[in-house]
Amino acid sequence: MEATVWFLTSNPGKLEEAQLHFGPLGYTIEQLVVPEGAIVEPQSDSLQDIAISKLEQAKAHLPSSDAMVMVEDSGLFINALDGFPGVYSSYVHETIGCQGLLRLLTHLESEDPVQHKNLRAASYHAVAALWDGKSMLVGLGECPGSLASEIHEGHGFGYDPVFVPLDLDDFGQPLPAGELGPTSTHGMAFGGVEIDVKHRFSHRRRALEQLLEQLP
Ligand code: ITT
Repeated sequence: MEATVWFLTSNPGKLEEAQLHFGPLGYTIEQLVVPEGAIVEPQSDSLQDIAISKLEQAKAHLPSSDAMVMVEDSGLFINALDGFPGVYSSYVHETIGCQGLLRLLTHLESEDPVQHKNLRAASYHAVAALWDGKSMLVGLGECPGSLASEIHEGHGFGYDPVFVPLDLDDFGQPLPAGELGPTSTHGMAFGGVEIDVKHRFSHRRRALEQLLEQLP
């Protein structure tokens, strides 16, 4: 029998990616829908604190007391902006969007000619927290990359049109900026590649993997 994981999220893109990961492992992902205003997101600069607080609140809305529930909080952290928008990623996306973010970075070249480092470096971070009916498990994931100079649309959601991941080596680990690897989007942002390609690099997949490793 398939186990159901109730996922508290309003984001259909996150649901689809979670299903892609959990499906082959015998889990079904269902969206946990709660009354408006039922979950209060705390003010915090830690994705983990936010995810754990939301998970604790979500438990009150489960269909049964032993059901599994998950929350996953993520954000885009831009090195040159000291990690901004980070925990404010949703707000920034809703207000200035991808185009506005690129405008904030127009002064940054893609490479510093002296230090040879990518001045547009950024990373996606994800924290997944799961209540398995008895205890809470937490998984962290990171996807390093950089901000594209233009919008690549067609796939994904959120900041995917402007986020280009670093290439991966033979073991699926990110390579230093500028190094070419066997797994690559060839400079394309996630918005320009299929969901299963994004999945190979994804912060979300890494967080879910770490979380599932802890399931008894
Ligand atoms: P929840 O209901 O699950 O909170 P959300 O979309 O508000 O959905 P987050 O707060 O975790 O989710 O995400 C912060 C922002 O970062 C939001 O604008 C997302 O679209 C964006 N984001 C998170 N993961 C992303 C990904 O894999 N690709 C593109 N954008 C992503």
